[in-house]
Amino acid sequence: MGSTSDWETMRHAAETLDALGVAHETRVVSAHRTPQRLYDYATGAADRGIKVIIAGAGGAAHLPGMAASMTHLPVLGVPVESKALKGMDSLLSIVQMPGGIPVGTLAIGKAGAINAGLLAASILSLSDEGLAERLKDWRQRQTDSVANDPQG
Ligand code: RP5
Repeated sequence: MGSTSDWETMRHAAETLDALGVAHETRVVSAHRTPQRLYDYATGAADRGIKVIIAGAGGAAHLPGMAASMTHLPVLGVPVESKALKGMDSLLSIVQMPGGIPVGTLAIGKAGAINAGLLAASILSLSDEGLAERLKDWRQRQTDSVANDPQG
């Protein structure tokens, strides 16, 4: 994520991965404040065994796109809600990538962070049967938890 201030949103991605038993790491990597850290992280990720990158940032959210420009790994972008523009700036910064450098862009804020975790797990489940089962169980529990009647 681009800042420690993004953690309140991005922790939902981490918690989703925890719930599914997916190993992950969390890092603050700012496209603007720590460009060398971004370069080192993105160019070294594949060699370190990273399979999917979830990049969350707000405002002029260049982190996901710049990360995607430096790795062939799938990059999922989470637009963090900004104070000034409610995350519309983040969303448009992340989603409007030029053809050739894809970022899988999720919804603004908490829902996007949760779904980034789920989508990362879904990608990883293509080559991990145990994870595929855990993901199916997670989805079934969610389905079972939806009430028929809003009044109980
Ligand atoms: C972006 O600027 C970060 O991703 C964050 O969402 C936003 C504000 O960062 P802070 O000023 O809170 O560090 O780079």
